Amino acid sequence: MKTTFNNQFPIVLLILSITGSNRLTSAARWYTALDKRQYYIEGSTKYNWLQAMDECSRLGLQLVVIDNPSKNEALVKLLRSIFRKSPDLWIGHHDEFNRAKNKNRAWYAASSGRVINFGYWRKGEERRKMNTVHKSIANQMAGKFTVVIFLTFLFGLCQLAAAADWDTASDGRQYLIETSVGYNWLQAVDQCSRRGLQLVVIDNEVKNNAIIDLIKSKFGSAKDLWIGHHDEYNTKKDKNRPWYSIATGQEITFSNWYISEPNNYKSQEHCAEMKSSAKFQWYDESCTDSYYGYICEEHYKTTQCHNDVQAKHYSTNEKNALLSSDFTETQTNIQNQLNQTRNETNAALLNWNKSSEVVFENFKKSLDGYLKKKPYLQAVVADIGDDINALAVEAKNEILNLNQQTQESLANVQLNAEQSVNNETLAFAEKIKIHNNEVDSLMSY
Ligand SMILES: [Ca+2]
Repeated sequence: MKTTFNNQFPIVLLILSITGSNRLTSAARWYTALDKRQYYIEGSTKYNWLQAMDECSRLGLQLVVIDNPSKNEALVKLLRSIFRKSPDLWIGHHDEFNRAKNKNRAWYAASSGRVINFGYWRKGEERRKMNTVHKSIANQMAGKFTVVIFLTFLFGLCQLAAAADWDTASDGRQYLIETSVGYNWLQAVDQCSRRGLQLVVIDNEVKNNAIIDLIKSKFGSAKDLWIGHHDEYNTKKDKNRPWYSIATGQEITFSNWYISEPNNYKSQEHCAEMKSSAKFQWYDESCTDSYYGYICEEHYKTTQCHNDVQAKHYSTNEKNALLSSDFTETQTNIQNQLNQTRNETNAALLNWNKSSEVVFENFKKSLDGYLKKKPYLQAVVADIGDDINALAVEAKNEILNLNQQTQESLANVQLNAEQSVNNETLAFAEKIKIHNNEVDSLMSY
């Protein structure tokens, strides 16, 4: 499958909560910036960063990534035109929970896991002039802020990671498993995103068992592994608190927690891992301070894409099979009709032959009878009788000859017609076959 990711999607801005003065009256609204990109703005609720991420994902959008000056400038101008006083805004950048205070530390796009080279930091602090708060991100992320979310459409994503080191599990799905314990949760998310994949989301028992079997068969007792579940920085120690998919933002209803988990120790455990020593049951852990391996899987949109393509492939094949069988049936019908016509024509000509002979014989008998009854014609008969007979025989032969010619001519016409129909149908059958092969090669990957 070719990579068909299109990075020309319109960008969207969502204002989720705006305190103080603003001119927005409705909850959601679309805006177009000077660079023609579109943003979706909504004002209602305060979100922390992960909640904002999830809200975008649920809408099929993403937190905006500002990776060049012109995009930044257009956004700043747009916001100034909308708000009298700019609210605090989340954007889709993070530093992978980097603890260093190095102002030059790398920042990453939440959508792709790739380093963002553009920056627009306020002097003295790692804050954007756009009031984006991600100083000391590990703490700030958990806080509730007045948030503006910039979103980018993700529609149309259909790509397969190139040459990923896949392992196939018993559920037929493929997984990429990294067992070296060098990654906090956001780093694990980025590692998958950079490959066009997602941190695995385990939402049913079959999948859970298939993954555990795969890990056991490949690594024996592997290291602990991050999975793509988080609780949106929920500080409650409620074991039944909801958990969400990093890929879709949707709540995950299946779980396989270890008996004492998810305990949210010190209210600091917001990310889920498969614990090797607990038979791969899940623990909630600190997203920032714990370092594990991870499991990636195909991005859910890629899976959707593949399923769509596969379904279309099957239905196209079904239609083609129907067409082929209809065509074969039609061809048989045509052949039968041609045969029938030929048989009927032959029979008709044969009958005509016979009746011609009968008519002639009758005529001859009648003539003979008539002549015998008229003795005074005997001399005439003796004189021209042979000539009449010869003429009659000639006429008869002429009729039979014409009959024969007609039969041959009709037979030729029919033969030509049959050959022509056969050639056309064979050519058509060949075309169907070629189209089927083309469809197969287009749809296979
Ligand atoms: Ca825990």
